[in-house]
Amino acid sequence: MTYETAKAAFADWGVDTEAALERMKTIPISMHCWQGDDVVGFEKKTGASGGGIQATGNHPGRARTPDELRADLEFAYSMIPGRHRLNLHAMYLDTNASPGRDEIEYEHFAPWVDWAKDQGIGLDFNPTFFAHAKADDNLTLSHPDQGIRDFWIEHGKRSRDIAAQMGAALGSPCVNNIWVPDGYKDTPIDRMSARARLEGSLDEMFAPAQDKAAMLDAVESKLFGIGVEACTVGSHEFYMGYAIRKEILLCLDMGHFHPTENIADKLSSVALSVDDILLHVSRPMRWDSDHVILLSDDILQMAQELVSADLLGRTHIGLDFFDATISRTAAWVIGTRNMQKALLRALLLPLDQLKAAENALDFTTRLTVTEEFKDMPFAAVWGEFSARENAPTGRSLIEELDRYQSSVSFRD
Ligand code: RNT
Ligand code: ZN
Repeated sequence: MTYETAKAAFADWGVDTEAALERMKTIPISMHCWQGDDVVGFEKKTGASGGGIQATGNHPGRARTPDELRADLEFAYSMIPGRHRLNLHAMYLDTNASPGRDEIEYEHFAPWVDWAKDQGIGLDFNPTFFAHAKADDNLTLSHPDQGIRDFWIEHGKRSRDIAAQMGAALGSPCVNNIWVPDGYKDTPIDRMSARARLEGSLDEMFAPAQDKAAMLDAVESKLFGIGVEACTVGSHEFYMGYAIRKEILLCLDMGHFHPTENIADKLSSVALSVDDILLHVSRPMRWDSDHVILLSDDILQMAQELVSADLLGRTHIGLDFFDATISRTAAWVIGTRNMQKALLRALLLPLDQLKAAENALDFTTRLTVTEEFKDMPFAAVWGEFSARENAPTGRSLIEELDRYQSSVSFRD
């Protein structure tokens, strides 16, 4: 079907495809650097990622250097319509120096900023509280040892400074997201002290004021992780309360709740109490497995809530998945495009009619319309968006992905 035919079909329902296409151009997705190298990073050390984060698989082509990672990202961005962001972790520094986590500085990340300027993209940032000897107990900011807490507080403070400088340099606020692996394998006896220590460490980390135009603080909760099955110190309730009190962003990772919970349902509730939300869009399979996101009901519902509740303006959409069994660049491209496809579908719904039906308790019409809409020609509108943004679709996309993968599969 041509775009013009699709446009007319949507117009028949009162839906303006041109408005949806314009909107799509303004929604950046923050692509996570860690899909490109299996969460390894560029610190001068080896070892597993730890903290319950583990990419599985050994597909050839893992980026081994910042230059390789940037080349992979440039390719991935060229396959994705629109202009996006890069979400960097502190362990991805680009320097010949070997600073400790408590010694990192902006200059260690300056090449990333220069590159981001060149690409015309924004950066987001994360301190790395895992894959480190001082995180081996799965306790960092809540560790009973003051020295270990201080080490991580320093890391967090420096990350905030670096994020602020990145945001200032790029003229776009850099979201600095805090996730710590802290928890207990078996049932703890003193949850309160652990949580009070985490709170105290966060208070210290957040004490220096930062310019919100340059950086935004976010905190990410989790239900459990491998090795911390019994208790996660930074639980949802912990961070929800903390984010509200501190007026910072709450990060909702779709893999960090019970599998039967609907994360899309949480957005409107959270949005009544916090200004901005950070999303880690992910696909948990039986647990927080971080599979590449599909155009699945979960993602469609998430996008629908963002549009229906008018939250796009204060939601920062980040991705969080990592799969090493398939082409890493293809994983980025597929996942990011799926998030965009979901947003486009949401923007093409006759929301006013649906809301009016719901308000009138006409749930029959609401159901008829949502189900009839599943047959609408979304693909033609997506194709038009991609064509206007010079991104391939269908068979030519597959050819490009294969071609690039072949060019990097020599990497060991
Ligand atoms: C871990 C969290 C966290 C990480 C990244 C690498 O469970 O989801 O967001 O995935 O910081
Ligand atoms: Zn996450």
